[in-house]
Amino acid sequence: MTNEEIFEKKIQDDVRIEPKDWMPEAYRKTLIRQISQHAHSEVVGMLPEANWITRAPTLRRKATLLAKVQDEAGHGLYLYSAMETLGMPRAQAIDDLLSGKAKYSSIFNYPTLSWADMGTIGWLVDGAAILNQVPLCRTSYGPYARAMVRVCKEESFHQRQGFEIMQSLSQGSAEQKAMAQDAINRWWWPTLMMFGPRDAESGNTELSMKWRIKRFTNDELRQKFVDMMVPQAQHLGLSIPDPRLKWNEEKKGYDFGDVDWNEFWKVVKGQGPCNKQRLEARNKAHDQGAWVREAAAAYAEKRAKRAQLGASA
Ligand code: BYC
Repeated sequence: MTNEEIFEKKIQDDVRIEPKDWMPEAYRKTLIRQISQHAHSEVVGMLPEANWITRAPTLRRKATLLAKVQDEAGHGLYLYSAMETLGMPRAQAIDDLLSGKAKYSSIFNYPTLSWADMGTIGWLVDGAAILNQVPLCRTSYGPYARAMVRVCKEESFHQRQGFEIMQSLSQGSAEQKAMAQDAINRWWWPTLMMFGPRDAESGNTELSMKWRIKRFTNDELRQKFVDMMVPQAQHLGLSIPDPRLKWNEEKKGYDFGDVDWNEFWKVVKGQGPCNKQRLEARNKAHDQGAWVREAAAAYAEKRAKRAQLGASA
């Protein structure tokens, strides 16, 4: 069998592809593309929430939010490590993020204006992330799939913390309920955009489905998300800002309105409400953290030298 035939058979038999296995160059490239944008999303995703750590309403909320934001940093690290097994150095990927060349999820280019945004991000945004990422635990590339198992466990905790915030607000004063509704009104449509463009406009889906990197298309996941969230919003007594939302008995799912794809592409191309601010914040953190990276590298070098001396003594 040729390398290509062995690879295709593994994909068909659901045998994981591992770093040292032969793989088509396009498979390697599309994985680097997806994993790096995913890792950057986790890291940039810390910014909108970090904005509220100092303003969380209670100590318990503050501790939980802090833990959640730290988890996102961890997710970025697992993912950068998975990406490195494909031959893409982390430093290069980070340079591409900092220069604005690399993509990260559109959702993190929207501002977090109230405490209810923390609930909505946890509930809606992490809910979307889970739907997208649970199938990635079965993605064909081993290191990515294994990273996703841990990420998904943590994401489900994140979603519950968000839902709990929404529950408290929706059962609170009229002002709190209005704050929760306002947050849903602002986050609903950007969350639907997280699943990517419509299948007809998604250039990467066909090959990614063939190679079992993706297990569902963008539109399939978007539909699942709407079907999952409508009953949860009803439970909260909050409404979804879509006048065209309607149960369709035939397809056993909801029909829903059109996403504003012009807005989506504008945000993806760098012209969203907070793109500039996010990149500036990442660049500042990177520059201010240079001494930590230098110190860690110097310490690692010292330890390696000591170990070498010990071995030759
Ligand atoms: N934002 O051909 P398509 C999280 C790009 S982390 C920006 O459909 P694909 C969380 C796409 O990259 C959220 N760009 O692509 C973290 C492509 O451009 P390139 C991130 C987007 O890869 C912290 C082009 O548009 N999750 O939830 O087949 C706290 C055409 O798209 C977006 C992941 O990354 C977007 N929304 O499908 C809380 C999951 N959508 O690369 C929460 C893993 C599309 O050709 N990624 N683009 O230049 C995926 O599952 C897939 O990459 C996507 C896109 C479904 C996102």
